[in-house]
Amino acid sequence: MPRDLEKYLRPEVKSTPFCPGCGHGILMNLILRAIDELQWPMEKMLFVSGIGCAAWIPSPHFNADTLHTLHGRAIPFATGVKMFNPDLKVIVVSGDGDLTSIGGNHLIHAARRNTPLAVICADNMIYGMTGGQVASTSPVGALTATTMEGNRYRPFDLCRLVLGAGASYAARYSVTQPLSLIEAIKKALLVPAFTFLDVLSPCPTQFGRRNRMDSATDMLKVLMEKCISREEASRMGKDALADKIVTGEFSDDEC
Ligand SMILES: Cc1ncc(C[n+]2csc(CCOP(=O)(O)OP(=O)(O)O)c2C)c(N)n1
Ligand SMILES: [Mg+2]
Repeated sequence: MPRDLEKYLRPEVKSTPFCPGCGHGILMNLILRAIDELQWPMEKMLFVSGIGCAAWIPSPHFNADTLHTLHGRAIPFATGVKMFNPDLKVIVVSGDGDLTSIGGNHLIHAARRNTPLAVICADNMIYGMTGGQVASTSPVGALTATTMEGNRYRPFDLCRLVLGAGASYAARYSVTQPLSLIEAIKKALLVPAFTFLDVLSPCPTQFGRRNRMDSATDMLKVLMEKCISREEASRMGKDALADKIVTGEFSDDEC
């Protein structure tokens, strides 16, 4: 953690639970960088998370009000708080499994209602904490603890999903695109509506080791190769795009 961001951390928490090479630590850093650039006081914000490695990003680390809730239920808790105290900026930070698999129904209905929440999904394409089971974000063919012959099903395109349901803003970036991601986090916080960020975050322990990416560096390299901008994507054919992840900001009229 950069020295100037340490003021946002609870002094009694001395380390993180993240494995070496986990992208969640980078995302934690970038969320705090965005808040620092906005110069927002922590007292004006509440961070809500569910259960999973990603849910540990705000809690117990952020020196702010945090709600560490139930698996899949971060959005209902966040909605309740926002209704009770509309002046509070309510930010949900949780995992792909938590927000989009078990919690998928809450996600689409909060988007449909355009509930003013900023939702940041730390997407490692797997259930990391519980041993690497397949998630609704796992790519076709992915080897996981529950798809030992390869995942058969298409993953959700999370940005299209929430925009189709009614979200005002959705963006996708990888932790390997830190500057764009900081800008997207700031935008997601500033828009007073339902906003969503799909943040690709490597999980070397559960995803990488099963899918021929033996080191944390390998996973980062693969993400850097796979993630392309919308502009680059617009110049590519369907076959070339099949193995790529399109990153950028998306809005409902383009969905
Ligand atoms: C009702 C319920 N079902 C299942 C679990 C077990 N569980 C805890 S975390 C988790 C998966 C979390 O995955 P994700 O949100 O993607 O976070 P990651 O660990 O990958 O960062 C599961 C299945 C639980 N705690 N509660
Ligand atoms: Mg996950």
